[in-house]
Amino acid sequence: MTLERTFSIIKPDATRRNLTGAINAKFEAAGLRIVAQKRIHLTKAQAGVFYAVHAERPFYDELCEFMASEPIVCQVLEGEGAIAKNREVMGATNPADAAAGTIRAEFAESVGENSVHGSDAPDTAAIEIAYFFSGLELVG
Ligand code: RTP
Ligand code: MG
Repeated sequence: MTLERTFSIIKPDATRRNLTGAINAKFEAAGLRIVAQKRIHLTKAQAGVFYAVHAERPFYDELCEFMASEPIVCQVLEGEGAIAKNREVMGATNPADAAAGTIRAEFAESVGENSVHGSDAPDTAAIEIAYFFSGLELVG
């Protein structure tokens, strides 16, 4: 059994609607442990660094504006196969395609304002965790 860690963000559309607790309940019910969590308000420039991989996409500017529009809750989730499990609990990027019971099916407002982010691979999880948290903040 190998414990894995992934990086998660509860996005502005969800914090604005007071959905942090409801979303965390879904993570915990799936066996994901919240080993670090903080509420922050990104600048647009910081959001741009985080989503730099999408810099050439047509939605990049709108995405960065959105991520800096209101506070977010950033988290580290730990569990067996945490990266894949988290993406399963999140559901598809577009809520119209997300499976019933997933976070995006229940809460997302649109393909852009889709309530949560989750790392997509071990290398990006490590980079994203290190961007937002120091080692001392990870309490497994
Ligand atoms: P995320 O990175 O936030 O966990 O989401 P994801 O892997 O499911 O989706 P990704 O392709 O990495 O896209 C990152 C975020 O960009 C916004 N987006 N908007 N307007 C659009 O067509 C569009 N497409 C993507 C979403 O907020 C998506 O989560
Ligand atoms: Mg992604």
